[in-house]
Amino acid sequence: MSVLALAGGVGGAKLAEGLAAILPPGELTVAVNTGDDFEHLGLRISPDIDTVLYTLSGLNNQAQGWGLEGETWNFMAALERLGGETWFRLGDRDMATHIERTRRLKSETLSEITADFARRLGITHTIIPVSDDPAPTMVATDEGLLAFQDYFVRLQCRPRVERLEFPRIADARMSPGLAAALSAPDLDLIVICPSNPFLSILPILSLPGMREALTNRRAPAIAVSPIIGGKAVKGPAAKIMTELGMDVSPVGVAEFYGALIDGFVIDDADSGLADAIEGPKFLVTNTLMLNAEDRRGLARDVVTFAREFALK
Ligand code: FO1
Repeated sequence: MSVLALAGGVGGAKLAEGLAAILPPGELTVAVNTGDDFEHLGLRISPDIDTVLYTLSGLNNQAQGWGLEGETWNFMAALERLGGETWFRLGDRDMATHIERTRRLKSETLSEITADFARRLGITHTIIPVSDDPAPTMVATDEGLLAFQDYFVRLQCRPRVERLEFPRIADARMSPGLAAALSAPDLDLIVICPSNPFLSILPILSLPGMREALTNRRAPAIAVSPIIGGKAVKGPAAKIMTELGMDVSPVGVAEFYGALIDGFVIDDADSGLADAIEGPKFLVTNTLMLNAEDRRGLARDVVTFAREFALK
């Protein structure tokens, strides 16, 4: 079975881990948001790619959601002593990823580097950036237009979001791997992971040609709700939905994806809402991924659900 998963950071990485565990090697392509990418301390940081790489290789810090387990922070402490910028924390071991990526970007694409990092970390599936071209997400807020990490980490998502902007997106192309996966004749399933629909998935959908490719999809598309019982499992999705005047429920998320999806997966806690979801078929199951068994269970449910659709 050939599966393409669209993912952001933590929520996306968890379902990707489940899919990676149940699918034979090589059958999963995880296309990862690059709207959060930025340059910091002279280094190119690709936070969502790293979260997926670290999660699929079992190296991730599960409690924190980003970074490496057992990390040390000597670099940050030394930088603080020198009066450097410490609002964005780079762990000692994590630094190797950013330094090596930055060095290699002089002569290789982000796709090539990511594929090689994945192989070296023992990952047997394909991980690709959605684009090799920088197209950073900007957040228009009541405190002005902010670069993504300024909004997310420095200001801890406190400003009120008015809209998201992608000023460089018109010049960004889908990565070769994403374009190939979307048009592959043997693609069986597209999964929109339970990542933040606005911060993680909207930058992907905004890439030129992406909405068209999904509209003319050759395989069913299934999204998993990141909202459970009126709350986001992690992060500011619920806060942003409120600020954008949306219903903080899976119904609002399903409406946001509209005709781009055939199936929508909601949590048992929201089973009462199923009838309110218009358009896609829905599946009610446990979507709270607290451990590896939950992640595999949800991945299995999504793959089984996909068999109900016959688009080809
Ligand atoms: N998130 C934070 O909340 N604080 C940090 O200091 C931080 C550092 C960091 C370093 C490397 C990396 O790959 C990710 C990092 N993140 C941090 C996560 C990052 O902000 C992600 O963009 C968000 O988690 C959204 O996916």
